[in-house]
Amino acid sequence: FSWKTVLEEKPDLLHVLDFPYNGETTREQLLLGKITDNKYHFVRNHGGIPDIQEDVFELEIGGLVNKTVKLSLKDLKDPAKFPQTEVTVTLQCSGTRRIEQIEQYPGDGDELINAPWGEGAIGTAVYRGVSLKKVLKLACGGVTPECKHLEFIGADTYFKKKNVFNYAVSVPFRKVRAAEEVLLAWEMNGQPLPKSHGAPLRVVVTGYIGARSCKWVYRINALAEPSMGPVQAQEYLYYTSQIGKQNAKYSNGFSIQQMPVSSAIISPVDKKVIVHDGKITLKGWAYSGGGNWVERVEVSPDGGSVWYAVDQENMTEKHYHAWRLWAIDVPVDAEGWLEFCVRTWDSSNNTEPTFVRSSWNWDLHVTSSCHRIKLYSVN
Ligand code: MTE
Ligand code: MO
Repeated sequence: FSWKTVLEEKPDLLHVLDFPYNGETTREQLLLGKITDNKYHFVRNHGGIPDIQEDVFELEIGGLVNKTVKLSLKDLKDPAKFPQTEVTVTLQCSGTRRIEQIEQYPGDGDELINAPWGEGAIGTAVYRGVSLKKVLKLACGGVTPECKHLEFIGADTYFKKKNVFNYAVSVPFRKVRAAEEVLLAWEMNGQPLPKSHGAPLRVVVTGYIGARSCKWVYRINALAEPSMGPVQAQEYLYYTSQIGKQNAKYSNGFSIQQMPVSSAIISPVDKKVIVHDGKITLKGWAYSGGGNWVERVEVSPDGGSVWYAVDQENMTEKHYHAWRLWAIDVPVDAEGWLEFCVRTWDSSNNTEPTFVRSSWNWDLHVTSSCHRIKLYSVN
């Protein structure tokens, strides 16, 4: 494997970590459109990028299935065997906006694996592939009644505490049973899946944190319990607010699966002087997981007392599994420093916690509180 691959595929990302390679989308790139160009889509890796030869590649599906199978890419891509679909999906790393937790409450988290992401560990693409639900049914004759979780194993390996592991995660089987759109995908925005995004085959789990969308997937296990792999059992856990470094135990955290509603102001940048004549334009993204779409985005110029709603015409279309980009002109009379914040509501009427402290958790995931920036207004 080689991390140079990513630098070639992604020369313009903000390089957060070199090895394992992690890069986030810049502000300018985030606002380019509803669909993120492949070369700008963020990349999150735990280890190296495996080089997989497509013609010998096989996906094995086993465990609590009625029939264990091995499928080549040719089998999977044969429309006579499996119907193909396309789904527009926002993938968001649960570490998005972690930098706010690090800055406001420094010193915690697993520094070795927790990249200091800003607002760009999120992106939206149209994935093409086959429904995992259909593959399980048509190829394996379904799962057995004991199957409660599906484990995905990636061909990449990574080190943790001096051991080498394959990337392995799981999702509850009911997610896949309920959602035809959980995909085994080989195409991203009409192009072959790039290496850094999991070529030749990845899982795309709609509405769940990015971590469950296993790249370079070569084995799926139907299990009675969640995966015991460290990524599933020890990472991506949400600890209650009473848990810190001294008393953190994996059993004190719960597995982060669906992404809550969250948003970010992408333009202007924090701590900027804005010369204007009565209004300041703000732009950003808003997303909610779990199949909830973004219903309403509100922006406040005074830290959260007065709120202005973004017009629906100034947002990209509603989507079950994708973000909405938004823009608003906020009326501003005052001169001097102002604190702007954004608050989003989803289709289940969920909204965001007010301050970072409410979402602070020891491993620094899911920074879903209202995003705040300070601007110096010159009217
Ligand atoms: N799959 C494998 N095999 N290895 C990984 O390191 N990282 C996960 C997920 N799938 C990862 C993986 C994480 S944490 C995220 S956020 C998403 O991939 C990011 O997907 P992307 O790199 O295509 O943007
Ligand atoms: Mo992630």
